[in-house]
Amino acid sequence: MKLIGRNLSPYSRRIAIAMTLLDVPHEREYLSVTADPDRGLEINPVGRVPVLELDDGERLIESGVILDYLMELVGPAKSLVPPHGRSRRDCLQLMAIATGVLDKAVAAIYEVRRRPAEKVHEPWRQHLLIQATGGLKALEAHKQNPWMLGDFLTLADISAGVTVSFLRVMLPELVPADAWPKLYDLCERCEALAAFQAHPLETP
Ligand SMILES: N[C@@H](CCC(=O)N[C@@H](CS)C(=O)NCC(=O)O)C(=O)O
Repeated sequence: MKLIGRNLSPYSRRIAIAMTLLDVPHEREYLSVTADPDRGLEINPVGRVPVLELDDGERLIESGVILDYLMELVGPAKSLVPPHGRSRRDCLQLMAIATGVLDKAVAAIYEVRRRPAEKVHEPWRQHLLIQATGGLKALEAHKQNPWMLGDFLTLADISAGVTVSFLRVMLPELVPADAWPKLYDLCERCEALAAFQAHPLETP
């Protein structure tokens, strides 16, 4: 199995971390689709990472779909998503909020980095930041005891952890430490885990 995408991509990083936690052996192709858009389009119809290439050549796209495949692969006893009920829904919702924050933050970053300065539309960028902040507020408000779903680490913690680490490097204006104390604490506890340290966030 091969995971394609580099660790600057938080969507890719959360998969690499989950695969390490679950002991799923895999190779890695540290692709930047910015540097090599043709390779991106070769492996994914919409040219994005992450992509998980299975041993028979089948390719899965979308980090949520890839994680769903991995949870099915390892089975319910090892899954990083609770099996049913409110805790499962909470886990999936928290994951959706974390990736929603990323979607908005990445769009705000692209607004500045991918456009000539005179074409950046500041009101739109501000709207994206407001949306990302809304998601951060929801994540910050969620209880942690010690993890978001209680005693055990789930994909909700991993997704929130990689999101905050990414923002601290790429969009620090959005995440001053004093504004998000619980998320900073969660992020630091996540980054202290061996599986996170095995896949450190790249700097651009
Ligand atoms: N919803 C997708 C988002 C993936 C995504 O946006 N990846 C970024 C890298 S962080 C990318 O490939 N961007 C290139 C582009 O959109 O052109 C997922 O969860 O996998």
